[in-house]
Amino acid sequence: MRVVLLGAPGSGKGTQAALLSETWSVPHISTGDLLRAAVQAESALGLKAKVSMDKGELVSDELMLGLIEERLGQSDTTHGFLLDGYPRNLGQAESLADLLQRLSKSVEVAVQLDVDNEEIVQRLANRADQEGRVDDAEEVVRNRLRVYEEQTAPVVDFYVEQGVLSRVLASGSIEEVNQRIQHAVKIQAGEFGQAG
Ligand code: B4P
Repeated sequence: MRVVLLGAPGSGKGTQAALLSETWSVPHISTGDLLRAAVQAESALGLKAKVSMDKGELVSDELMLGLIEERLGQSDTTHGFLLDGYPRNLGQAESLADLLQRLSKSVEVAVQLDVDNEEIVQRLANRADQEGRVDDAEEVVRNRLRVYEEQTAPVVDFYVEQGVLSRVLASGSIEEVNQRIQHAVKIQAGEFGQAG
């Protein structure tokens, strides 16, 4: 099971990936979490990434490719993975396809989580209150949404062309969204003859 979760910031990728990784027993790979760990460790990569993250911009493709290449090279990904937050632009989508092709693999299902922007701003305002993330401040969230529209939305078409995209309505309770994703993935994976 090799699944990519797509969606705007705050659409619930991280929330859902954590649940699905338990259900499917595959690792949850969040580039946001990897970057936040690097920032906290004050590594060279973390210091560079923090400048972009605090403004709601994307971290450079070059840094991201190194990070994802290293993570997908680890042995726990042999039987699958759930990617959350990568790819975030067309260049990353193409790099991921090349990387997986070298390993004789591909993305089997890409799930697009759809939520409207005002609900996202509200969710992230709640998280800003609870967790104090700099990039959840309202003006940074609005910039992240702009970056998403300009750079990440085209990735959806990339996976439509590959014939692996499923769209899921991501408002409603966390459990409802989770059930919708599981259903969508079962149908999509079924087309690969791998349902269940
Ligand atoms: P991410 O960590 O990916 O942050 P995100 O988009 O906000 O998270 P997500 O969509 O997972 O939302 P979540 O489940 O947490 O990225 C942060 C930054 O890192 C980026 O801006 C960028 O700078 C950098 N970055 C990451 N990947 C990169 C890449 N590939 N290339 C370049 N740069 C990269 O949910 C949000 C909130 O909503 C939570 O508080 C949650 O509790 C709540 N929620 C979730 N589902 C809900 C529901 N159904 N109902 C109500 N609330 C819900």
